[in-house]
Amino acid sequence: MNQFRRTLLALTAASLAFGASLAQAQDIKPRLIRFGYGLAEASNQGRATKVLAENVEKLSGGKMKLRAIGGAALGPDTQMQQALIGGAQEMMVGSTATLVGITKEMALWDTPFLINNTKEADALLDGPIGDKVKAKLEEKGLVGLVYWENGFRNLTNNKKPVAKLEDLDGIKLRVMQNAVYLDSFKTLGANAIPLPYSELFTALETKAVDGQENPYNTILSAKFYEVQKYLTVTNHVYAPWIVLVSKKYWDGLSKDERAVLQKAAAISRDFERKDTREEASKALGELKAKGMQVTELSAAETGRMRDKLTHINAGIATNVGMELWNETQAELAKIRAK
Ligand code: TK8
Repeated sequence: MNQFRRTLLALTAASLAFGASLAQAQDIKPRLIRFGYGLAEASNQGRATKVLAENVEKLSGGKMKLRAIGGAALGPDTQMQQALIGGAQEMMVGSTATLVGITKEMALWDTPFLINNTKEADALLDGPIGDKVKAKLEEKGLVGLVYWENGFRNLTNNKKPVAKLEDLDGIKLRVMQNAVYLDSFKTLGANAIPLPYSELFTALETKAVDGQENPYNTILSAKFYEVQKYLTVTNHVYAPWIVLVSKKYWDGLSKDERAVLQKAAAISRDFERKDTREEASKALGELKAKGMQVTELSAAETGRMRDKLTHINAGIATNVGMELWNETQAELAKIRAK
């Protein structure tokens, strides 16, 4: 045997042994993971959760099971976050916007008109900036796995068509429990009222509030069209969801178990974004068919809205830190130049 063949054989044997030891060494215990989310099972959030559950089970050889609990049955986002921090619940998916009270850097994703399209969203969230913000969660007792797409938010209400800024005057508008959203809509002239998502449908139905803002997907899956007549296409912000694990729970997992969760989360992210975008591309037509009256903002009005909201950027920059703010702008410029 020549030297070459001997080396080749040795390499093959080594890699076979490595592969076998990987399969055997899978340090995975039977585990039951309670995974909470806010939307209905029949929603983009529910569908992606199912994909996540299937992959956790598959990748762990059936040992790890994810029990999905939707419809905010485990409480609104903020309550689940506390349960994760305390170790009473293992995982969840929810809005980054409701995390700002825990990790101030999350407010970056609340910046109006920061992200213009899904290409920018994916590159920014999956790149160094998204990682940096996600990493900040750990010191607070949470582990962020991946960002899912909630999407570009649009405005609905039951009072009147909103075609210009002034039309927002006097509209009682539910916003997420988040200072940037509160300031943004106050700045725009609405009577902004923070409420958890789990109370939103009833608040609209009982007319405790006149309107709300969410992506088309949610307006459709949550049946907001049943209690909201007017939709204005504002696309005022791109909102992510984030898949979270309790840090207490994470610290007790083996390397292999963590790898299962990480891999399954990445698969669910790719599925979720594709599914959400497909649904969003058809949703406006469906909402019209359900009877919603849709108003497209003129370019001039969008410009006025942008200008007004720019004033709150300085506050966001101070809160998330000037360094992170500047890095984000530089990263976006890089992404846009590609
Ligand atoms: C679901 C919420 C929802 C968000 C909101 O728990 O609260 O309006 O858009 O997706 O996180």
